[in-house]
Amino acid sequence: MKCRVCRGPAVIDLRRHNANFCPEHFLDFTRKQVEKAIDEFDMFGPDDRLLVAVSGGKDSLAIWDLLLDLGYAADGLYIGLGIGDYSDDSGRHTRAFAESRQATLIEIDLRDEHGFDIPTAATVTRRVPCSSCGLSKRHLFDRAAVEGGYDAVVTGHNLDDEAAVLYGNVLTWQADYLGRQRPVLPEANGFPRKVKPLVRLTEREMAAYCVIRGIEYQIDECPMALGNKHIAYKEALNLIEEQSPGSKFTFYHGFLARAAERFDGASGDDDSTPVGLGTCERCGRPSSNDVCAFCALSERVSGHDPVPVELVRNKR
Ligand code: Q46
Ligand code: ZN
Ligand code: ZN
Repeated sequence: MKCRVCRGPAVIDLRRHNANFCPEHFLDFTRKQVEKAIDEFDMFGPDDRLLVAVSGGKDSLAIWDLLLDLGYAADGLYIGLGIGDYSDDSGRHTRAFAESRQATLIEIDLRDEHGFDIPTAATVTRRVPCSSCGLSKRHLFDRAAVEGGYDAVVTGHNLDDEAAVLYGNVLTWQADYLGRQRPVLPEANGFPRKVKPLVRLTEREMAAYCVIRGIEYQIDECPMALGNKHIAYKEALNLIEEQSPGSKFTFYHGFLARAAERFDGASGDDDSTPVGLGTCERCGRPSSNDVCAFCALSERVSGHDPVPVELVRNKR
């Protein structure tokens, strides 16, 4: 197996590109794909200040690394979710990376700063953990970006993630979600711009990137993700990709090019709260109620004793 560029020994084969690469040229390929996505979707400019939502997993550490290498001013934000050993390890990987790159890392610990963690929130609300987790992350990332004067929040969603979400939304024809499934969500109504520069790269490519760059990351899945439908959608798409390399890319990017605009205006998510609906009386963030969903959650669950992660898993 030889590198397409230098004919040296290749370490990865990319069937959808009909190409093999050596480590050096694979890194070049990855950077070019990120630059292409930034450019194609007009994500941000060279002088923008970026806040990377870092989880300690391969994708968010890789995009942070790539943006720093490409010369962007990119700080990281890590939220301690209190999901047992999983969160402890994720935090360690994130701190080690930030230190190795001498990058600025902002940390928010849910329990220290807001009096609750995700296993406890899931138990008290009797809802799946990802519901309070997603709500908390969105709120805290938005708030930190706006208060810190950042131009955009960067997330590490890759092609597999976006194709799986699209697959799920198409299966159930969720017009409102389809209307929001873009690699760029513009700044609006007190919410920061959100961008996904990894939409041209797969999960496997990001894992290879981290290995080649020597980035240590959280390998385990979140223990609360069990039963998450997106994992099944990813597996289904992987079967199709195996038979027909490039299908995932065509599915997602074909949607963006040919179908996404048909769902414009169908969105009703909280990020598109209509102008003039007011602000949360606790935190001052945009909200259609007197108290925003995050402050309401935190009020409801913060007085409870911490629930260990194992108890939440056993109940599912
Ligand atoms: S961290 Fe949180 Fe994910 Fe774990 S509880 Fe669900 S949403 S699965 S990205
Ligand atoms: Zn090469
Ligand atoms: Zn609030």
